Amino acid sequence: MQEQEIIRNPFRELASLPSGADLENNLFRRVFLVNVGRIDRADRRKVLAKTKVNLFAKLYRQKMQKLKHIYKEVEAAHLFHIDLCDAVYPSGYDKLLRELGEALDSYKVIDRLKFDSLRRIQDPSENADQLKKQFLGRCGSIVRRAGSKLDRIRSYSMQLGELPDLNSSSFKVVVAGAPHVGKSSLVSNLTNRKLEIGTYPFATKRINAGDIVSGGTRILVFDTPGLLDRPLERRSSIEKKCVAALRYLSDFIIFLTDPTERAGYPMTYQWAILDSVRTMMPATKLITISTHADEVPGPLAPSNYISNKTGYGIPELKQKIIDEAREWYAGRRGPFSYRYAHGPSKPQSGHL
Ligand SMILES: Nc1nc2c(ncn2[C@@H]2O[C@H](COP(=O)(O)OP(=O)(O)OP(=O)(O)O)[C@@H](O)[C@H]2O)c(=O)[nH]1
Ligand SMILES: [Mg+2]
Repeated sequence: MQEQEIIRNPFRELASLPSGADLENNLFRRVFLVNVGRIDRADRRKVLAKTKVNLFAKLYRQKMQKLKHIYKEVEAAHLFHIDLCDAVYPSGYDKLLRELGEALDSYKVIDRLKFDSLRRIQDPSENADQLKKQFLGRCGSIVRRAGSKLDRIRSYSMQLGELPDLNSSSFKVVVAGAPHVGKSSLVSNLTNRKLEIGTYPFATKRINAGDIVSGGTRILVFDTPGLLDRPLERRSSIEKKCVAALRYLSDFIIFLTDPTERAGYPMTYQWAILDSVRTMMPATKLITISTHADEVPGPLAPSNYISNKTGYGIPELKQKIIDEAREWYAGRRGPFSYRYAHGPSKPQSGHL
């Protein structure tokens, strides 16, 4: 079996960010409960105020610093995951990274406030209670601002967390085509993965993967959302996930068409989508296959037609994929081949 090089989805841990409410409740409760021992009454208020100011700043700093690794992972995201994040998070990856960074760095503002407050509490002419209240009040609004950023990020953490890892050392097949042509049905028929088969176009909203394992050869087969014929800037976030899969996951593309045109996409329209895929990925091997062979009259070549319903042409297509995979693996000089050293398939510019 080939060695696996996995680039993990960097958004997986976003779900473990604290909510704004958690942040506020925990910290303020702990600071509220803290007390100081028996000490000279004149000094007590100052000591207590300093203890609370110090404790709040320390707890908040610790909390945020513990989450720094999440930022670092997101910051180091691969272009594939950045493209997918752009399709999922409002205003895109850059905004997500900025908001996460601002939220996690908010402890620095509190640290600066702390130094200022401690200096003033120390002054005999200042009212320690008043200063402590002012400090906690200002911290409250800083924490609330950070919390609302974290809440926004958390509300997308499920969608971001389910994005696929990027496996740069396995042969990867992307199944693409117009909506409702039979992509999910085909990936289910080819692999061990049973996917949701839609009763309406755009049933598939994310990239799903199944695998074929044959005599030590591992092949990842990706099901993608349907594509329409329009330029990238007009594509929906769902379509953009297919574009990202084509750009970064495809060593081999199977473009499916449905000659029955039942989903409402005429063949000329489906060919136009195919042209845009070819323009985007001119260097990637691509085959076109028609689905619904069970509904098309006349003798059909199993190399061009399949039926997801009767299984016609599926064994031949599977064998074709395995042959392509063997050729691809044979062309690499072990796991540290040229392709491997330069990461996954390079995106090509084009219409999409
Ligand atoms: N008769 C027949 N029906 C098929 C065939 N392939 C798919 N279907 C049916 O076509 C419909 C769409 O199938 P899906 O596999 O969900 O199509 P899809 O391309 O994944 O659709 P989206 O995810 O919405 O883009 C379902 O009702 C399938 O049962 C086929 O070869 N023959
Ligand atoms: Mg589908």
